[in-house]
Amino acid sequence: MLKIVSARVIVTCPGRNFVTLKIETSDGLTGVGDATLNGRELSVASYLTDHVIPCLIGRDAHAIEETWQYLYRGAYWRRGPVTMSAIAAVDMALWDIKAKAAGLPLYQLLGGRCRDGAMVYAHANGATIEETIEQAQSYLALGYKAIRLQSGVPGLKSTYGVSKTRLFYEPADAVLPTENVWSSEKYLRSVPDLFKAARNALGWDIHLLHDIHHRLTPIEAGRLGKDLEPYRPFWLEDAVPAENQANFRLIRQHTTTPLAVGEIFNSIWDCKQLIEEQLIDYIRATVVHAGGITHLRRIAALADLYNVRTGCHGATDLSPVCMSAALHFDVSIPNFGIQEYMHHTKETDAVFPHAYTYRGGALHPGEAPGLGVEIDEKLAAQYPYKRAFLPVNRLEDGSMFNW
Ligand code: EZ4
Ligand code: CO
Repeated sequence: MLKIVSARVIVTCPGRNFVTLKIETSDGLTGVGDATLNGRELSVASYLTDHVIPCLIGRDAHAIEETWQYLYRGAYWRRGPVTMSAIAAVDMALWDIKAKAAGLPLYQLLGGRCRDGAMVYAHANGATIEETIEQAQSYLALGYKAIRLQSGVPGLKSTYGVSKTRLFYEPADAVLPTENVWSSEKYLRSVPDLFKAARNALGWDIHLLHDIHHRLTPIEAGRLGKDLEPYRPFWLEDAVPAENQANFRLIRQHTTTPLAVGEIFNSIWDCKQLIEEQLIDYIRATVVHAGGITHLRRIAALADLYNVRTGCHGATDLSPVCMSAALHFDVSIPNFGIQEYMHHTKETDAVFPHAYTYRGGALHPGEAPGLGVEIDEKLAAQYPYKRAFLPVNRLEDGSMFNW
């Protein structure tokens, strides 16, 4: 039996915080899993160290499904982002080990390739429409086939998706939550202008995406979807908070603009109704926050029955370990849609050497056995954890709103 002999958690901050689980087996094989939950990193680290790792020692490293069930059912409380991120990390590390033991890149164990690479979308953002379009043009020049557009809203000082100082967007930006002020009215007036200008400048041979970040009511989202129909967006993401899945019925009644949701989902139960009632077109759950490759495959299989495709979350707070796992998943499932892709810092790429590469608008998982990613522990130790929070959002009257 290939036994798990040790497991440990590595927390590092090469530009932002990442939590990585490393499992070792009796044969000396090692596997890595991402356990990063933005703004709650140490909670997952503690859950792993204090509650999960003691149960792993001595288990069969090949028994992936059994271990998943053990950690999920055995925890009694079920679900929740902390638990599911911890289970995901174990699951990724065990798939890594199994594929290394077989001497194959992981996608081969998931049924082999359905496609060459995973089409990705880049992030273009700017304080103004002109700045956003300028950035989008630089991605076009790099061969991207899909670009997300986020722009500053006239009359609002700051908002989601628009970075102040950096070229790319980093969501957790301060040691205490940054305050933002929001107006849905101002926002709703600004997005059609952005898309109109973008189609004029960028043409029609590029997919354009947009993230609402949970800020509208269903009827507002229906109106925005309708307003954007002439510009044929690839999707509108997180139009409304999704705790109430039935919210999406109202949006669907009013617009044919495709809908994506799910980056904060952590189990199949969060999207069951959305999928079964065909209320969405893309499911954005990802490996690290939705229970690993094992559980995400289950979600994708359910989605496939209802013409829902995947569009995995891939912001910078998901580590290169998660990105590697996502890419093996993306190329191996029939109903892949698109993969989000934001560059990590140079420091992050150095701490997590990886086999995946960008080519022609797509990411390719590479042919290295396993996930094709490792953690350089010596280098990781040079970047100690730094507390960081996501911002908060208030309405103009001061009351709390959704970030
Ligand atoms: O706000 O990953 O589509 N991407 C996003 C991200 C999320 C962050 C939260 O940690 O919405 O920018
Ligand atoms: Co999003």
